[in-house]
Amino acid sequence: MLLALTRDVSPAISRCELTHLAREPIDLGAARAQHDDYVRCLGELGCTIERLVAEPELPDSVFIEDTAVVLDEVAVMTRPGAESRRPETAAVASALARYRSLREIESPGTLDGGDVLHAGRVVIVGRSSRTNDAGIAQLRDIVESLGYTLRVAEVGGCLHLKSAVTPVANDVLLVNRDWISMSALGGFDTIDVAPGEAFAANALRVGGSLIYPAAFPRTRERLERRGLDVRTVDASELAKAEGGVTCCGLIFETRTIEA
Ligand code: CIR
Repeated sequence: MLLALTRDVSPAISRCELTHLAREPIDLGAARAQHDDYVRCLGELGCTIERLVAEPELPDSVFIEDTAVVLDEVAVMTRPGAESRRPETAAVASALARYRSLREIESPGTLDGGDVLHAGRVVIVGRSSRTNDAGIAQLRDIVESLGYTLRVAEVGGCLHLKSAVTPVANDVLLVNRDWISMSALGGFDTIDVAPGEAFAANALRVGGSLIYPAAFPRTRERLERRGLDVRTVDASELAKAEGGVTCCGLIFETRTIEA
């Protein structure tokens, strides 16, 4: 079963962390309505949805991707780079423990799930303002012991690795090459974001389809020209909190852990 673990939008969302964007008012009702549409789209694409409740005191908790890296073999609970986000991991760990054995990034390591992508047996991790060398070294130990190859990419100009690059098909990455060291992407076919659509590299692959923000029509056209099935959602309200479509879900095939 394909599971999508999501977390409802916190009433404190307007106190979110911001790094590259200026603070703008966020309409909680609109953010929740857009998030509901996103969750509906996940369901239409075949996911069983498990929704964690909104956390009144954790502004960024809707961005559940940052709390864990879920591989077939294990889930790695992160230690988010922003201190305000560290309490987010506990509830996600409880939810994930039913499906995976858990590993954990420990101090002084920091790692955000938004800085990690996996494509086949390759894991790419971004060195960013949120993910440090100690976090990368711990992730390396975990994934290499499972037979994955880990590559490190330098990320600059954006928040996370997955603001700059996401997988859109087997061995195909959507990329904004202004924000990432391309040497880490060797061996992959790439599709560049369209000029003027810097934030367009964040697409969420679900089965054979993509969930994609309506805000980037020219990049969408590029994806469709490659034969990809693209489902657009309005993600504009949470974009003001520097969230994209990958950030709001942890998508994985379930395996129940024996008690
Ligand atoms: C933060 O700065 O942590 C949140 N406001 C946005 C996190 C977005 N997450 C992601 O790109 N994976």
